[in-house]
Amino acid sequence: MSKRLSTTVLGVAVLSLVTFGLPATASAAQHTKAERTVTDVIPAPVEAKADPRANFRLNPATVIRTDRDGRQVGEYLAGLLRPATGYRLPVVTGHRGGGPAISLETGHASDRVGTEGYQLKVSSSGVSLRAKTDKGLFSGVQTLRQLLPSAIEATTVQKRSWVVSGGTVLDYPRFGYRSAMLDVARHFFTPAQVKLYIDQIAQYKINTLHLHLSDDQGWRIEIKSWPKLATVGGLTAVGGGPGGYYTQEQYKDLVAYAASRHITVVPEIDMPGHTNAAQHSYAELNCDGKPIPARTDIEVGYSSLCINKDITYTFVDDVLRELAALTPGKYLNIGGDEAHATTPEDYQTFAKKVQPIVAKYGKQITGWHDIAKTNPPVSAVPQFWGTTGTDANVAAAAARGNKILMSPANKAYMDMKYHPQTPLGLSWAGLIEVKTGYDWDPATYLQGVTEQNVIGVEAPLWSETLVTSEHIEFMAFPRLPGYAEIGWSPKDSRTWDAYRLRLAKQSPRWVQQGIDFYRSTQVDWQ
Ligand code: IFG
Repeated sequence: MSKRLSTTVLGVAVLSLVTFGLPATASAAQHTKAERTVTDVIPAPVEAKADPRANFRLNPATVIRTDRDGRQVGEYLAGLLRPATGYRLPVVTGHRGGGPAISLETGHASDRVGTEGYQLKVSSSGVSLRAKTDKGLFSGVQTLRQLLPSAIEATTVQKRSWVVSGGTVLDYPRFGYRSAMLDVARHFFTPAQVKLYIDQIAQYKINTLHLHLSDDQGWRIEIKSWPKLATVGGLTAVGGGPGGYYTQEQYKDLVAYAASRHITVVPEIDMPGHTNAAQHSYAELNCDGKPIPARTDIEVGYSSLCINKDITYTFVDDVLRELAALTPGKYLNIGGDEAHATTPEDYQTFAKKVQPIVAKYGKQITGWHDIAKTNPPVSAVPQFWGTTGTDANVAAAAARGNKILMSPANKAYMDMKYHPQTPLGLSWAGLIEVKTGYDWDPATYLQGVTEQNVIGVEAPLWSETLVTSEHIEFMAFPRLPGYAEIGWSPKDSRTWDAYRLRLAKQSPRWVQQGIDFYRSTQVDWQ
């Protein structure tokens, strides 16, 4: 070893001894018990083998080595690890080098991992993460994160050892569409609050965020051709609060932030019902052209666009055109639920006129499963939100080839109370304790809708009763990780008895992240 290099190595060893009082040798790591192992991860991986002899100790000399495609994920990983460790963790791209490393590579992974999966190997000499795409690397980073002590989630330097639990993982998702919905219409949540929620759901490999942008009580996205939708429709909220809206610049920034966490945003403009905010903003959208008052109560089903007026379709075309231009993802959600103020014939008329507009702007339709009765294009994705195991229209759509997004309200609606005394939430679909939210399967819930008819699962969070980020967190945690596991993990590896033990081990991470989760008595929290 050249003099300069040996001095450097010695320097690093001394540095780590002096600075962190830690033995810099790798061998010490092998005998340090890890707080977690690969079999504790949520969502449960397809294959995971722990090897306690192969623990890897992060140290001040550790580098993050990536190939070109892995650079962004490398920087993201560094951003996760630097605050609590205080280590430099430089991200080096391209040249191979010596020294302990976390390496992220695309292109050399088993075909089994597909576009979202990865292979992770933790040994005493370093960490190797391989995937076919950067999305797969991002998934692997979320697993790697859970192999470190929960203190890694702290935002200030923690003086301690950082042992990555040894072992190997080969992993990939069961469903490609794993989604959380946030209702920003009943109550408005700022871009910062949405970004916080994006970071919270990304750690469980959720890859889609459905934003419910319009409803009776508020319109939340700037539409330049109809400015009062935001400037008037955005002023209100349930309970009469201040409301708010995203300018198109802010919305683009949200979409980009989500994309940096490999999450696709699906925007929803709910139609033809749930439209009072729009019709309060523009009287010409009402059949009689007369203004209607803003609504800040939580009744549903009383509003409808005026189906037989031409201006309605000019409105829809303008809104969907501008929204499509803001949406890199392939779906626009056109709602369709609870159109009780629209006659069945008018509902069909509206569907026939509006669904082609989505296609005109190069997007595919998703919407509440009520759209199944309109015989939508086979590329449309009805989202099931019922509470019974049968729905003839949805089964017929599945038989026609439509993929179904599963979010049964009595299993997946995170705005349902945990128990009768839960201070937040509603209870019309039933109470959803943690086990109820976990112990079901999207491929067997509905008659006539089986594995190949299901595109994935979504956990909606309606905000009639939610105002702050703490409210979001209390209702989403601890249930959200369960929906993430339902969407990702093999069906036969999912049992409540095993899951509840893994879920308990997540709680120290949430404490470090400042997530005020509901301490269900069904789980022995750590
Ligand atoms: N149903 C309504 C939502 C919301 C919800 C609250 C759907 C598709 C009840 N529609 O769920 O707007 O009010 O749990």
